[in-house]
Amino acid sequence: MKPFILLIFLAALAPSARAQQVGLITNTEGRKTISLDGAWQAIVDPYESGYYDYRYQPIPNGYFKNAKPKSKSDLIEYDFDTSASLQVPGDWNTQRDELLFYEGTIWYKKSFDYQRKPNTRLFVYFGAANYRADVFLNGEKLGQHEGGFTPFNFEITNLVRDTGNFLIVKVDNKRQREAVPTLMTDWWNYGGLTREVKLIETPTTFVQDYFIQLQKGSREHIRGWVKLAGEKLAQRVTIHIPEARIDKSFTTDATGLAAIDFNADLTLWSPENPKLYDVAIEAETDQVRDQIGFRSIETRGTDILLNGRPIFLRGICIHEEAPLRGGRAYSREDARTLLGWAKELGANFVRLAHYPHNEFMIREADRMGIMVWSEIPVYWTIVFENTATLENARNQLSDVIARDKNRAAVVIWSVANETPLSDARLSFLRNLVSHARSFDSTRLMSAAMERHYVNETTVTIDDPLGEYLDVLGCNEYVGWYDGLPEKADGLRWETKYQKPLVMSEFGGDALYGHHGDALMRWTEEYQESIYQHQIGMLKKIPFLRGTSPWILMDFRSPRRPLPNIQDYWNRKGLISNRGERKKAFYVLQGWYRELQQK
Ligand code: GCB
Repeated sequence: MKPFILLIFLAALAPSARAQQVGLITNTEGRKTISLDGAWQAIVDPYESGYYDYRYQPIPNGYFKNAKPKSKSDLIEYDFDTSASLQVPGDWNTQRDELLFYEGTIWYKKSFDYQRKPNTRLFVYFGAANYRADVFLNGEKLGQHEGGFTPFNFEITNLVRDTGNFLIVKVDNKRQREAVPTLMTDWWNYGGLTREVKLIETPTTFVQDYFIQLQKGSREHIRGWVKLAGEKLAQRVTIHIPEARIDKSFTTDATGLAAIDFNADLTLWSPENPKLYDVAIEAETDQVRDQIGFRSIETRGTDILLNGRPIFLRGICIHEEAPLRGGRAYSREDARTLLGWAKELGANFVRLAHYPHNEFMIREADRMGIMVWSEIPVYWTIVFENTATLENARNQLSDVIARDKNRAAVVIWSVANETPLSDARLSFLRNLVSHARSFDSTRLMSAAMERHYVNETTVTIDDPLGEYLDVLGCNEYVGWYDGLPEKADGLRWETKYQKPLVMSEFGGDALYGHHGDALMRWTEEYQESIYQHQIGMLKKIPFLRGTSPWILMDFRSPRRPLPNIQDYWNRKGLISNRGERKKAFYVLQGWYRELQQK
């Protein structure tokens, strides 16, 4: 590229490049924020005519300009202010009947006033937008974000005005072959501004991020880092943990980074005692508060050790489907209900499938003492050969780790679900595993793999990915997609690896209130029988150290049309979408109680 062309190219990129300069601001709970939740004006734009002209070329004066007719003869074919609104946070699909199956673009607009203050920076933060978001403030592009389940922020310090700001977001949830996830999934493609949107105010130089956790393998040594963003990057930073009588100071270097390293006498976090400490990170120009738990998580042979002691993960899978009302879950109340049901089941562990859930889930799991398996939507048939797909998956993984790395509850990062074996897939997933380890060496790495039969009664786990994981995850559907429930009785499991196994899925569908005998599909009795036979089989697997059956609650899926049974819901929930417990719920609860007594 010739230098002057490069310059023009860079200039064109300037707004978003500038906006991207500051990475993700983590711990938005511990800072001053202003909520932009509530009603946003929305324009449904299936042909993206607010962005492209009739030759499919981007238009300079798209809907993001929020134009108004200046004279009575002016032609403007859209108007945010007279368009109906949508609630944020919230998926659009469950807010209007005609949007239930909608996949395409919707433009959102929110107006706000803001009293600018000296020596203060302002950012707009999105908890998530599914799937692709183009963000504009006062007609200027701030940037684009791809990936439906991770947070992002843009700086607006120099663009914001005292009055009449308009923030416009074009959200597009069209599925794409190369995307993450790809075209085929078994969950609803809920589109929109599905999580909170807020303004974050910071001083000119501020604490952007930090990692304060026990060093791998240690129960008293805290190791991590603090990172400042801004102009005065070299500062003295103090970590206060009053209850543990910790007051440690460090100096950030010219890039704003300080390594932290100290011993502490701590009460460790566990499901029985989910102890969280008040932690303050104080720089000269800023301070942030958090609540952090400390625990160690490791493996030894086929054991998983929490704080040095072997533990069995009594788990359940959860989709981010809102309890009782349906649609995407987004609130603290949703999190409390879902995790409360998991506790009632006797769980000490949840697998948050199949993408990063909202931050309330992780924060509440931290408070309630529930260990978390967190994953990214590298699901089924991702295009493993595509470098942009890998880049996208890496970004989603970095962002969820950035957001949740200080939460004791998170014990496992998982990089994939049921991906078909190939060389390209192995190198893609290995790349993700080492990427995650380079950010966070303290947690266990896993993936939900498939298994295969070596003969009629022996199932083996020998996926080459297993070599790179700490914990083997395995999905199986004996009794549902794979034979009848009784088949489980004669099965023997073996593995190539001396590592713990979490049976990351098993189960079957039942419509709540639908009864029959134990061989009648879709009945509560059939599902109950799957669980009975499965538990018998699971008890005999010597290297099994956890289970997360599929799934806590029924969830919407376009792949499940059977009338009067599914009606576009996957019915494998132990609890119906209306909150009713099915018979299998009590079978699993019985086993988990038994395990708890051991
Ligand atoms: C699976 C997938 C999960 C599906 C489930 C099912 O193996 O991992 O996403 O929803 O099976 O119900 O078929």
